[in-house]
Amino acid sequence: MSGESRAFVGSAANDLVVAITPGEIISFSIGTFGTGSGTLAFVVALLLAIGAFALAAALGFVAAENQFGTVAGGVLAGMTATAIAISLVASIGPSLAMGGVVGGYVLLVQWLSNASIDVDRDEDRRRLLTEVAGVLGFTGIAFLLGRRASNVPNPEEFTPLFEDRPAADAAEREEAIAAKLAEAEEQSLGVDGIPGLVSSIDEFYEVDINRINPRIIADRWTLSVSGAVENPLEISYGDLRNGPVEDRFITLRCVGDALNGQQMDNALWTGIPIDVLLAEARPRGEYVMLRASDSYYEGFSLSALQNGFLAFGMNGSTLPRKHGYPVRAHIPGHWGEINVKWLEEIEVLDEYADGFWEEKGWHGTGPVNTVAKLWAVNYLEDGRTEMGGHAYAGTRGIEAVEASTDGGGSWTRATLSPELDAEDAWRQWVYRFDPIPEEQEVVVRAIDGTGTIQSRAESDPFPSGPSGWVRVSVLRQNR
Ligand SMILES: Nc1nc2c(c(=O)[nH]1)N[C@H]1C(S)=C(S)[C@@H](COP(=O)(O)O)O[C@H]1N2
Ligand SMILES: [Mo]
Repeated sequence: MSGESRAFVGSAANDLVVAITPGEIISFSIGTFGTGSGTLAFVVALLLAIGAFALAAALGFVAAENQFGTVAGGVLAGMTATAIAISLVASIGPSLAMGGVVGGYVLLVQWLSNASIDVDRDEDRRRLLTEVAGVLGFTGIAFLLGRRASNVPNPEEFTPLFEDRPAADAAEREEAIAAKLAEAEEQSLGVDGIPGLVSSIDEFYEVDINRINPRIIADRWTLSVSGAVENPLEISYGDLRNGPVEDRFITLRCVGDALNGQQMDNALWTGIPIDVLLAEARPRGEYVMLRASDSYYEGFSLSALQNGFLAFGMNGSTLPRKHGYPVRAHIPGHWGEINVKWLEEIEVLDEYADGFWEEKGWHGTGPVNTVAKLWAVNYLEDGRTEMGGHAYAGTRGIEAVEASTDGGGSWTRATLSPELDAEDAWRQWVYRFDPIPEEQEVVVRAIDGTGTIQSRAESDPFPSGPSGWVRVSVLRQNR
């Protein structure tokens, strides 16, 4: 059950307009046009919202006018329009909804005041053009503003993570998290231009199929474990938080990340292991489909899910809306896409089924490729050059990072940050070297915990994630 919020709307008004709920319109347009055309889907959603508003207001207006006269008609039309406007705001955000409302209103007035337009008359044509331009201009601005305004954080994000626990227990848990974060901070190499070992909530990358993230009321949310299980479950947010809570460092990387891209981050997540739920549900199938409130779904093997984690906290805060509030999945060592956010169903399947991205040709459900990123080149006071970055190989771990300053002819081991107390986390590396000729190609590669060198063969992110060694051309510093 999604428990999606339609804040501000009384339930009667909500029921009235449920047939035109823009959340559904948005899912529909994404389903129809896909996410490659997210902007198109969004514009279509807005246009449908305008149409719904104008139609409903017009119906209210006409019905009321026939019964009660113009003033009462106007009031009723206004009330209908307001109820719809409020519902729009609750589900698609204030600015965008306003665009829909004003656009709809202009269309409505146009229709009421001038049911027939003579396009041969200059005056009529000019007025029509002005109005259409006005509607388009306003919806355009609302579109731009709405994109930002509608992904506002949930108020819950600012409440302490363990607010519902007894004070002593909450304090102990908060201290444990603070200690882990402080230790990671201390272990960070502190190289200029590379992020720390823990990404802040703001800088943690974000990949969504939807332009407007679900806004979920945790108290109305449940997670079901369904399908091929002996004992189907329905778990509440409270149940989940009362489970065997742990804090884990987990790194995520998107399969669509560029070889040396930035869609790779690490955080300290608070949640419960999934195996306790599975033990209770007693699965009979070998595959699963995780389903989310934004109509996202990803299918993979039950064995990968067994090691999974359900997070409701991030870096000591309540899980932010943009990272899946109230609950998201983490599947150790696998590409980011199966780390489903806004999770609401774990369906056990007898046979493998494609997820959202696999239906579009991606192969992003498996373990990550090994990578060493080269994120900074610095010129030191002592004349040496310093370079550094992060390396990640999922649950295989990083054993070493090697750097070459002669284009791959000879290799030297870089200095690594200490391993975090984690099964699925990145490490930082730094390498400093003496002055080089005018221009030099430097290359880096990681060696994973099984002793395997990062694959040299270059490939694009599509369909199975990027591979190859990061190469950067470095100029000698002029001093
Ligand atoms: N419900 C839902 N879960 C999702 C996605 C999504 O669009 N919807 N995107 C996935 C992808 S492709 C990645 S890489 C990760 C990114 O997680 P983040 O946005 O918290 O960094 O979330 C995954 N989980
Ligand atoms: Mo992704």
